[in-house]
Amino acid sequence: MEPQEYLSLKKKKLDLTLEFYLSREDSSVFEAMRYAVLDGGKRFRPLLLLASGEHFGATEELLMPYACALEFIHNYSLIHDDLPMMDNDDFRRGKPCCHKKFGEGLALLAGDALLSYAFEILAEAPYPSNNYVLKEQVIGEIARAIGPSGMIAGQWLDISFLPENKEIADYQEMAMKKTAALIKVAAVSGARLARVPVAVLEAIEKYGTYLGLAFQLRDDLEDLVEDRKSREAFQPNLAHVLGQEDAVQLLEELLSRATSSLKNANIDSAILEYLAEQLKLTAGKKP
Ligand code: GRG
Repeated sequence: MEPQEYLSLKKKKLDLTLEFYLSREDSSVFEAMRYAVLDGGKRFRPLLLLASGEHFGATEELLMPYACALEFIHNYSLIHDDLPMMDNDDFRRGKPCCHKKFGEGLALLAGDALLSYAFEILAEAPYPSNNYVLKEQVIGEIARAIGPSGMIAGQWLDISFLPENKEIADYQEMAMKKTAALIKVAAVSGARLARVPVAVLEAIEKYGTYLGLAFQLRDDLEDLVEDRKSREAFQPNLAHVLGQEDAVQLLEELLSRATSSLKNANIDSAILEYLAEQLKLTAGKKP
């Protein structure tokens, strides 16, 4: 199956499963969760988990709850990031942000609820070949990626950021923690659930890391090229600091490292390569 066909089929299944999980109750909190998650979103992280896991032989049935949990976590981070005390945005995915629609209190709770619901789903997810230890490792790794040494630390670096004191390495650390950690853990969780050998896991870790860093840089470049942020909201990012030409070159370099990490370990996955390809600026909109 062609990568595009595979990804659009999986996206449909993901959207249906996310909707199923979010239809458990008809409460205000679930309504706000549904508003934030459904009808939008590229589903990059869960698609990556599915593509990585299925490439190495794990079944969709095993992987799907893990994939949905990651999408819920991602959406929690977006709801909270949009709040006035964080990035203070009014629109996301072409519609008013969750707090603009439901108020800050309910939006905050919908974010919290998506995070805890993700771990409920993970706790109830199937075991890979009845391997309890492996499941614990996967869940622990996800928690670490998004916790106080991962995404939360990255978000704090972001909101406490004083550009005048920052070196390029600081921007990279922020990108690694805020964005790449979750993308990396998506690729790694899929492979882990498929019980790949250590050398393969290391290669997927590298692929996921470069892909995640590229994802953030691509977003930074879009800010720069499209001049997306208003003057008041402007905050320099790595692409601004490097300049457009060098940033584009770094993006190419990161993506080429991502695909070389696969090739060097003899991982021949057209879909994982396609996901990297889609982050190139020349590929148009992000996958
Ligand atoms: C508030 C705890 C907390 C964390 C926030 C991820 C994040 C950390 C903030 C989101 C803001 C942002 C622009 C982050 C960079 C990563 C990024 C480009 C997120 C948007 O992800 P996409 O493009 O969005 O996958 P869709 O809408 O497709 O899901």
